[in-house]
Amino acid sequence: MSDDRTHRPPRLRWRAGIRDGPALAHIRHDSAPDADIFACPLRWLAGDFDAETWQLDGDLTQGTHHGWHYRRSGDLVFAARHVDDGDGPDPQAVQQIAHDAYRQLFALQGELGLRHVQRIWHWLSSVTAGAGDDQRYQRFCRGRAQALDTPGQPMTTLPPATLVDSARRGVRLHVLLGERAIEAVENPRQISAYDYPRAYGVRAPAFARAGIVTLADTPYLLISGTASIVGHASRHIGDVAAQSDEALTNVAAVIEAAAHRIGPRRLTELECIKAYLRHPEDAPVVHAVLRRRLPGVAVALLHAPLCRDDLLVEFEAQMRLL
Ligand code: 3EB
Repeated sequence: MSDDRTHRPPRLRWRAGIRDGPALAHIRHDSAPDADIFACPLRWLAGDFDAETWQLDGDLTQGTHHGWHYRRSGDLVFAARHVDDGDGPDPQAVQQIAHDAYRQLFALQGELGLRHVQRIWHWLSSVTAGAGDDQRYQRFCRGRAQALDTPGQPMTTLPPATLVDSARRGVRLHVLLGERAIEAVENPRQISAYDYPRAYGVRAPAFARAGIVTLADTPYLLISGTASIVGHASRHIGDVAAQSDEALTNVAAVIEAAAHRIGPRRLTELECIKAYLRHPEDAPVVHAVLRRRLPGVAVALLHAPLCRDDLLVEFEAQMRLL
């Protein structure tokens, strides 16, 4: 008799576009005011898909806890949260919102019995507004770091993450929660974000460059928002084509850094890649770079200013390993 496990198709599927029927998450790339909380609050510019579906066998449940809205199937949860801060002039408010969002995330995890954040996305409107230590992104990083200082909090391994601007006012977060521990992957070409020097903020950003995760039995390499940063410095200021190439070299370096666990893999094996662009008019240039270096990979280009003023483009990507 054959071993069932080796022949069963993966229970989880990522699909480009909105698929009919129940799903763990339908994620539209939609900045409209009436878009739901599971939407990615950015304007879609170009590419092969303008929405995503995480499909999963099994019964779905949904609920709300601690300000988080979630959908669950088995041991996998997709959760979303939005706080409208009025784009307020008080930078400490952003810090508090970030702190509370992470503390409430930990409470949600306790409630659901899911100890491991597999992936997190953050959208922060007016991300680089405010001067020096009061810049909104830097204040966000302080609040997040303070939440992570909480004794006993479950995030002992930092997850892969993205943080970009939001076309919707305030702070939105999406998370994938699971039962299985994640394995963080760092990029040897870049200083780990959690080790960035003081010049980038009072508290460093808390995320991993990538994670090897298991989403409902399906192994994935999830690659964080990746920009034209070498060491800790932004490169190719003002040159979006060169930034695109450098950022893709970083994506390739992260894949290479995971090779001891996932084997040798190519950029073209990515399931999809998303590009966040500061300037919508750069879309044709970035699209051309992606077509050249990642032929056949599904791409989406979205309008999103990034958390450093000198970054023009950032990529995030995922690779299904089964
Ligand atoms: C960088 O490499 C680019 O603060 O959660 C990318 C992904 C970035 C996540 C975060 C920030 C974050 O520093 C910025």
